[in-house]
Amino acid sequence: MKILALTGGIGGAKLCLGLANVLAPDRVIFAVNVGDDFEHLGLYISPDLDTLTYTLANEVNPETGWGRSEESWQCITELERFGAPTWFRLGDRDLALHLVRSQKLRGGATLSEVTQSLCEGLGVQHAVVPISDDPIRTHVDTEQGLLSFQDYFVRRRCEPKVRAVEFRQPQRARLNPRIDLNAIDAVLICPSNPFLSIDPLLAVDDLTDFLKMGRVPVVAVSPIVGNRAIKGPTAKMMQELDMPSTSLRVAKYYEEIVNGFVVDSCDAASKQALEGLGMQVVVTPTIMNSLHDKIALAKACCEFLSELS
Ligand code: FO1
Repeated sequence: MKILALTGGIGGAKLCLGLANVLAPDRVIFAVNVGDDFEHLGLYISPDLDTLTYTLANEVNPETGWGRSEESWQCITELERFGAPTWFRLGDRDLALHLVRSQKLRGGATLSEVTQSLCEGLGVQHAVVPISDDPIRTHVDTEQGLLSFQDYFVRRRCEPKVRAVEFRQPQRARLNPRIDLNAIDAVLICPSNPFLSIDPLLAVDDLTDFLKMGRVPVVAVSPIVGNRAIKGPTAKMMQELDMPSTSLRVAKYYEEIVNGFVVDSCDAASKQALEGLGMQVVVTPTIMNSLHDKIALAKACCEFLSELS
């Protein structure tokens, strides 16, 4: 069985690490959100691709979930002295990756080609691919106006009240040709923010058409546990978008494209209501702290997908 894992952000990367420990490289492809990407200090930054690459390389900063472990901050300290922007924390080791990617992109390489070479440099064997090599840029419409993703997420720390999220695409982003949907037997939507990490992926028409066709089982793992997000603004955004911040509401949000839903043991009471949406449900621990947790959840998802096949 070949699984397409849809991921973005830190929660998604954790489950992908579990999957990479359970599945050989030819059994899974990680399709990553690029809506967070932006140009900064003359560098092309792709945070979700980097978060997943570092996580799979066991080089990610364990405290933050993004950036490098054993990092130093000499460059950004000097940037401060020049009055350059330092709100987006770029460590010295992380900068090497952004320099290489920016230089290769300027040389005409695609984001997929660059990501592959960075993965090789970090010893990552599994396929980490941007959902598209065409630009998709997430913008968040808030009470403080239309904000670019990193301005909303990092600079303003997700404080502005969200009215809507949109995905700017100069031309309709094409699905990455490295993702051969005919070879995909199952799809797993990782526990990422539905609005900021998964919706940018669903903005790629060929992917959404494929999911809606229902040819293969599609399982989503709830990013909400007991009415709150484990990390990030998911619960806050749901409330601001007039949705109850429950795993049931996330399932409803995905109901057109998923036929399986995984909720944490503490949300077992919602199993019946979830089945009422017409989807199969697995109740299992979904909070991932240790590698063991990530592997256990990955195994539960793989078993669920093969049962639905
Ligand atoms: N997230 C922050 O909240 N603050 C930062 O200063 C920050 C820097 C950063 C640098 C490189 C990188 O790859 C990611 C970084 N992130 C930071 C995370 C980034 O905002 C991602 O977009 C989020 O993880 C959401 O996916």
